[in-house]
Amino acid sequence: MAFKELVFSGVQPTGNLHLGNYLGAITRFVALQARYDCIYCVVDMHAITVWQDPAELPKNTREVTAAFLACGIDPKRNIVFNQSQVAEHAELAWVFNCVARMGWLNRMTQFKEKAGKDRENASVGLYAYPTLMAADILAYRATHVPVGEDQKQHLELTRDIAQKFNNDFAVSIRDHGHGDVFFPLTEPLISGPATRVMSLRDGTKKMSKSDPSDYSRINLTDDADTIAQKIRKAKTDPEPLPSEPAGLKKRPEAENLLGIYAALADSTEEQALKQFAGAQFSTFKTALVDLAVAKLEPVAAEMKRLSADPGHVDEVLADGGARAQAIAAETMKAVKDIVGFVRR
Ligand code: AQP
Repeated sequence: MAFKELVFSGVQPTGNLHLGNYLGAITRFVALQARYDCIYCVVDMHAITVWQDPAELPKNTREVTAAFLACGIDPKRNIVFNQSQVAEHAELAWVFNCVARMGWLNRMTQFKEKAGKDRENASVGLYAYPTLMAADILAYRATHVPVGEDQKQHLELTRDIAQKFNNDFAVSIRDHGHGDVFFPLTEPLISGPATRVMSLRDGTKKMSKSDPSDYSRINLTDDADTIAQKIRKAKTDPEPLPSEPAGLKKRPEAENLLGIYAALADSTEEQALKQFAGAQFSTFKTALVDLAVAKLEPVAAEMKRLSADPGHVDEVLADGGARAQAIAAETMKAVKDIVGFVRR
């Protein structure tokens, strides 16, 4: 069965939105608008899988929304909303909890990393995170999901859930007139030079919101001076920059900064290396500061302007929530029929 092409993706409102989220996710969301209908979600239900201060969560939800808008996502042409406004995500996630197997979830590396050694004390929600993510995507029967490299495994699990649901309920899907398959096997969209932006302090660690060092990341709300200071202090090695990508092997910090430059300049690693072959890091970092400030300063300014008008941001979320729910409710009605739930 051919599914209507649709993009879905989400960002957690867990504070400290950073350059990794910007390059790995949000700038891609913006670019995809030209080709697809898109649904972009602030996934606040995912956020509470680890403790969130109730006084901070609404602020962070509005901040991610402001970042979407400031980067150029059009909430009229597309749908922008926060997850908890559409109860169907949780409803479908329950069905998927009964489709997914324990063995599948036990393999998820994000849970292992986030739960760490204190696994007994992790929330059940953190363990079940991937089934909610599958529900986010499949409530809209989305065909494409732009994500960073770190989410690839969860996307594969979403495909496994869709496939098992389609197989387990094949007869019922046909009997209820939904063709041969009900859910698409969603494609991840992971490409470009910054699908995994690394920490500025350690080129082997992902740039992350929860890193205790603010110098490990560039936040989207950082001002020009802070961006400059963080880039100047970023870890490097003593060698000059090479002329070929092969010369970046075993130089994770150099590779990371080059990748960031290429992504911000909308070019490739090869092109960036041509420009800086043989240069010292001091020269390269000056160029990187100028580029990062030129790209990020307008985003921060627009986010600040939008933050001063939370009423407008809330309207965007409410309007998006209503439009998202109209689609998700249709999916959920069909899922209830397929599973065999008696409904009104
Ligand atoms: N470092 C990164 N490089 C490229 N893409 C990244 N993403 C996150 N970090 C990087 C992508 O951003 C989108 C939204 O991420 P998220 O907020 O839903 O979750 P996350 O991956 O847990 O974010 P963090 O910053 O890494 O948070 P913590 O510190 O809690 O682990 C996703 O598409 C993600 O791939």
